[in-house]
Amino acid sequence: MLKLFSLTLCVICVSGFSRYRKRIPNGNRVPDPCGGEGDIWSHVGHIENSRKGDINQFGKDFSDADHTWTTVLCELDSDGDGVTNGEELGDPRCEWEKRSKPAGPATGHPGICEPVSSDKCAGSSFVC
Ligand SMILES: [Ca+2]
Repeated sequence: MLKLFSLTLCVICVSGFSRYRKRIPNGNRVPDPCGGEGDIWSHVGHIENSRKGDINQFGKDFSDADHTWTTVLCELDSDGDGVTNGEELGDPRCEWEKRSKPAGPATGHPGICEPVSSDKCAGSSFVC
């Protein structure tokens, strides 16, 4: 019975995060700023690449936007690296709508200052 409960809970969690990823452009294809080419950051709103980590600034801004991709959220630079959330997620003109194809690929992580070891990210507490 406990296994069934755990499995059900796990499915609910996974579907919840999957739902959030579909609410931002390229939500399933955000590059891992610590990984190699092709590595994906699965939980974009979290400070770790798992749902166990705290919420990062992009996650807070996404929550403030009622978990919706808005022009305000798109034009924000949540991680302070000088690149807007829209530019990092492949929607530089902030035109993306749910279920549509983004203008381009995700080129960065909107919640983690990149490049991680650069001078402009020296104030960030994030470490790979
Ligand atoms: Ca940024």
